[in-house]
Amino acid sequence: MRIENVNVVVSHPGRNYLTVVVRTVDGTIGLGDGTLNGRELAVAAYLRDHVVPTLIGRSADRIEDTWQFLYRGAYWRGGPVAMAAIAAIDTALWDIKAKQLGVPLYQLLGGRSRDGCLSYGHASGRDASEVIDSALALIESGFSAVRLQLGLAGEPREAPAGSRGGMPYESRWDAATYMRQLPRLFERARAELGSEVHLLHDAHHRLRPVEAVRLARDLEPYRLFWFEDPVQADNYDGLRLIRAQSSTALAAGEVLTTIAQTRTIVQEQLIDYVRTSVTHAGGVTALRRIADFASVYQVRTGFHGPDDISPIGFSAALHLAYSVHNFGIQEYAGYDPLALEAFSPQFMFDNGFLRPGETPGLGVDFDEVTARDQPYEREYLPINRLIDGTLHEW
Ligand code: KDG
Ligand code: MG
Repeated sequence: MRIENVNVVVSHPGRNYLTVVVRTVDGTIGLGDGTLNGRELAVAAYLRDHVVPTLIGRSADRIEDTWQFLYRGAYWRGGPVAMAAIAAIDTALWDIKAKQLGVPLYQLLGGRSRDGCLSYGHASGRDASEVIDSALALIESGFSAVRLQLGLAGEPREAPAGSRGGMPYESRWDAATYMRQLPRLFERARAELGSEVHLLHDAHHRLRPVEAVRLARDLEPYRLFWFEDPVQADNYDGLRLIRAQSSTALAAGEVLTTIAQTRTIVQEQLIDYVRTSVTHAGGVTALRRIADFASVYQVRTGFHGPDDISPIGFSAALHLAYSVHNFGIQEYAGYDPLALEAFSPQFMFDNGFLRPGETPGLGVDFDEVTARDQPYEREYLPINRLIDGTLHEW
């Protein structure tokens, strides 16, 4: 079935999302997510100027060939902008194929491997009491796994995703304060939340290796499900150091965009969970390959699932999570009501577990007409500075 038309829509139902709408000549519509937080318009330009014109008239059936055409055929490989663009098209083509065959996407990926996908929610606050209250509310709503992030230590999660006047929100961060406060938070969390709940933490690439080793060891008594992104994503030696000296489970990879980039951390088993996403690592086609590759090394999936991945990308990840054997856990940050209205996702959350929709395709709809009334707004991730003003990883 030929591709007749591809629309690239950047809209703001609560926050910016880039949605690709692929139409085939028989009127089937496939949806894809290419949202790259803070750089949405770059992906839109890449798609509109260089990808869409080459897709009109191509067969929508040839998903693998189209993936190779966009990746290999461009000569310039990888990078977050190109991979988000490829992801959007690839996801839309899988949506089309599943719709045309009349099955939910996970059936094309081998059928389900489990009854539901364990998910974790985000608990945060300005001090330990607030974080624990936030975690208790999540547990009350059914979660059995929660990520704990402390605002005072510099975690600016509390800040709006957007910005003041279209400029990034700025916060200060100090490693010594963070490293003092975090083990205390987890000590309290274990005492007040009990030993059964799964606890996670994300260090957002902020630590130097020696700091990360110390923290990973200090956290050992609290048996974290994982300690995420302790050091810069490309600092393999840093991960080796942590791995050799601590038994705290590690997760990394949300900023990686290709299977090649996951090679060292997976093959050397420097991590326990791989965090790549459908939206940022080249779509369903590419993420399936990463999951299978990781399975060889007993690395499980922990696909990135923040609310800056749209319900389309999130649903695609869920179909994979439901089907791959080496699923670990799925991040579920929840969505703004406006986003739920714009995309009508059919995935279900029940007692801490997620399941994708059962309708043909991804189980997502997109209201293009309403999207026109929710135009792009300039918004960026916050930035962090050290106490002396030096720019640091957020
Ligand atoms: O756009 C970046 C966010 O998605 C990221 O900072 C969130 O680290 C994150 C996570 O683990 O969800
Ligand atoms: Mg993260």
